[in-house]
Amino acid sequence: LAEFNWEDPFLIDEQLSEDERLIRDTARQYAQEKLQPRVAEAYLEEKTERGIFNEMGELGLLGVTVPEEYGCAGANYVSYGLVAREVERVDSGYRSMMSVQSSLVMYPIYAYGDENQRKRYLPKLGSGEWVGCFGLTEPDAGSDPAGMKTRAEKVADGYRLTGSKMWISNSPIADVFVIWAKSAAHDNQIRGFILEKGMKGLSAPKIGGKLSLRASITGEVVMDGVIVPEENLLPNVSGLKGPFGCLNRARYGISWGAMGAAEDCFHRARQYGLDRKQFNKPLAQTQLFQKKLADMVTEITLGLQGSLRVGRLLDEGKMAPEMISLVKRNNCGKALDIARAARDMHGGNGISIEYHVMRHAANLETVNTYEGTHDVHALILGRAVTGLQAFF
Ligand code: TGC
Ligand code: FAD
Repeated sequence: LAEFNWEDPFLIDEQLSEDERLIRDTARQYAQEKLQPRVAEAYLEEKTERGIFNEMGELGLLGVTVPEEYGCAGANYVSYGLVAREVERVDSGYRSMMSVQSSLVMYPIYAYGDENQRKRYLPKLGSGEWVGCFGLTEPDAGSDPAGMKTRAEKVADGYRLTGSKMWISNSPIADVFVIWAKSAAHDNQIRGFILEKGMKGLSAPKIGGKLSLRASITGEVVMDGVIVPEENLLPNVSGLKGPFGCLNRARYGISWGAMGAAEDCFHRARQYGLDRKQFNKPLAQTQLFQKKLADMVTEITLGLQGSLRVGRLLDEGKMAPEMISLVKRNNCGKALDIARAARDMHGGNGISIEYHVMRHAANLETVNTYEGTHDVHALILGRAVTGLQAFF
């Protein structure tokens, strides 16, 4: 009989290739050595360190799936998921910075852009010299992005963009803005535009007062008649499938990332229970404590195995978006439950920044909401199961 490994019950490590393990280990070492020591201060002071993009870029952790000819790693989606897991083991906000850059900015430029756009933007985004953001959500269009009001009108040599985007990760420090707008010149279809910092009429004020994801800066994007040249239109996609194609990749990465945060909470709760004694015995020797740990190890193991399977299918070209809704929804919801339980298991100490679990729990509130809320993914799955859409 084999021995049970509580840190990797289904031996996921053995299911990875040598290359995948190498990328995972690079990300783990960076996250633990460079990100973990500064996360408490960043979180408490709501401070996003711009240099983290350069550090990640140097290690090849940005746009890992983008081909090598654009200066990136050209790795598979399993590797991308493993990076997300390691970064989010430290903080969901750091993973957010990485996944917006990779899946929501570099991916659309690679998949929907022309060769000039790829050459102009991808190497600098991959190295972290430029930071990108993705503007889909608006003040009055969140779960229902088809209701967006941002408009692009045709003008000589380009388009004039007017509207505003809300809750946009990275926007206040962004150099490159991938913006989705309804284009009058294209039958009012949703089209993607690449905006650059400094364009007249473009601003990105920070949203303050967040009680979640405080290490990742979030802002608005305000477009007051911004003139965008023709060559900045993403030529190769039209309609909502443009932004959704990006969201598929980001949501998949989040399914791994949320499990990374959950693993950190599980490991900390276990250690706390072994170290802390009440009623003359370790907390970990009580039935209730062990039941909570058993639930955690079960959900994490199933969640990781699910994400690995979806990653393999994505890499084989057999992905259906509903598979991603399934793992995004399940893993975010389960990670949030695990973080809340870990907070409880730490007693009073659990509310302190020093013990990290409440920071994860607060972050996971956002992770459960963005990229499609828990309930919106239930409706996507419900539609696929019944053939009936229940959104409206
Ligand atoms: P629906 O009628 O279902 O579809 C419209 C068109 O889009 C196509 N499509 C997809 N294509 C590729 N992948 C997918 N997952 C797709 N889902 C839909 C579909 O085939 C159709 O194409 P066509 O050619 O027939 O026109 O659209 P709907 O308006 O009914 O949508 C409903 C719903 C709820 C599924 C959708 O709107 C939704 O997913 N809402 C959630 C919005 C969301 O996820 N927003 C995320 C914003 S970005 C963000 O949060 C970044 S945070 C990142 C970070 O910081 O880490
Ligand atoms: P709403 O759509 O108003 O939903 C409110 C509630 O109603 C939810 O519980 C929802 O599940 C429920 N609901 C909605 N529709 C239905 C229905 N038909 N049936 C039943 N229940 C329903 N967006 C970007 O474009 N780019 C980004 O980089 C980005 N980063 C973000 C970073 C942070 C920190 C946060 C908090 C958000 C970010 N978002 C970003 C926005 C995010 O994607 C949206 O907040 C999310 O899609 C939900 O939209 P909403 O906030 O408008 O909520």
